[in-house]
Amino acid sequence: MDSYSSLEPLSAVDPELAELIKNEHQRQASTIDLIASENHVSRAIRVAHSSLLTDKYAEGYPGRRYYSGCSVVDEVERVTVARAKVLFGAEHVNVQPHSGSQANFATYQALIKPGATIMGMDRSHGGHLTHGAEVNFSGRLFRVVTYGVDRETELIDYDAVRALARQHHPALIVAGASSYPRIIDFAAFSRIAKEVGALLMVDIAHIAGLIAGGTHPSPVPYADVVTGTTQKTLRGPRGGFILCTTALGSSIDSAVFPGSQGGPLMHVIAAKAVCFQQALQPAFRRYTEAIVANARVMAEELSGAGLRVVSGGTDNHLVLVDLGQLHITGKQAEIALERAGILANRNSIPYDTQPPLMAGGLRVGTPAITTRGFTPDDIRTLTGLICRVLRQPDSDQVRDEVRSVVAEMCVSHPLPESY
Ligand code: DSN
Repeated sequence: MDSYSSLEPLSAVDPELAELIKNEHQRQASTIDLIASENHVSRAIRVAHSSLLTDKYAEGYPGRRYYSGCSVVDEVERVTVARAKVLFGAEHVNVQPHSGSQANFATYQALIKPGATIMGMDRSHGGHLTHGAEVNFSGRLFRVVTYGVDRETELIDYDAVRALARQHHPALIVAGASSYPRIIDFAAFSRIAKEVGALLMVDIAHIAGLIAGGTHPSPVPYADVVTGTTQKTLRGPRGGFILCTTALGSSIDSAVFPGSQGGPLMHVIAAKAVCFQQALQPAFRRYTEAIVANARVMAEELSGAGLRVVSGGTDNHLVLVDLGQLHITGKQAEIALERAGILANRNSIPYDTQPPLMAGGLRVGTPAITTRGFTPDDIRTLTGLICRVLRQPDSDQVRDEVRSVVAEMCVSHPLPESY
């Protein structure tokens, strides 16, 4: 708890909140996080994130603000943008979106009009809420056509995507997913978009870190706009960003501010700068290689134990498990694993027969445990524990035995406090 000495002033002013933050630290330290969209940030990122940059209003962009006193935050934002440009090889970058959803909202606003047709991946096949779900602004503002994966291979069928695009002539095609375990062929999406005269947006929220580290191909040469988040595989603060061509730069910037946001969160932008700086180091490439290697081992071990892994494996940071043959739902699996100290989330699988709240699958990801230094051998042990719980979700004995191995693993793989 040493590094939490920064809580001292807080504990004097607000002991209740200080206690809650300590409790969360304890919770994270004593459980294994397999939620594919989560990670643990470095201490350097936490320092930037908790800095007094939070005090500053800076509506506008560097050199063009609506407030005085912005000389320092102008530099902060310029540095952040410059690092992201190098990291992703992008012509233009906006680092102000508060989240991935905000980045997507601004991109739609910049590129298309309400009522236009968008084509995104079906949510139950791996797409995100903001790719056209009925309950989301994207499904309410636009006419939505969804594509999915092939029933047999569980891979994106690019011929089917092309046929759908030729039939519906979308103004915008959205590529990217939050639970698709395979490489996405951005060149194929680009060819389809060009063929039907659509713009191409790629949402790399989940795989931004893998792209930065060179372990997943980049969409930047192919897409009109790329949106992403910093908190997942990039191991940064919670927030969004947008990459685009110089030609689209001013439309994207206007759609973020004043189109859909007010003042940028300068402390978060500073933390994004630290995140990009860390991702530019050679060690980050090795980190992303380890994320993917760990996920592969997990998929192999799960399959070897007789579980069905969607699409037969993984190329990225996540594995999707079909729980059908175990006769449990994703919700039951999630609850049983949490009782044993392992956190994963229920997830629909392609052609799921369970409603989304129950879900027929479980999504497990390796970014956070790789940050904690888990090796392939640790993954083998961990996968054995997961299988035990999934096969006997109601057993208190299994829960207690697994919980105690999890506790040992957590002690030998502490949260990253010192780098
Ligand atoms: N909710 C995130 C995820 O878990 O994939 C995406 O926004």
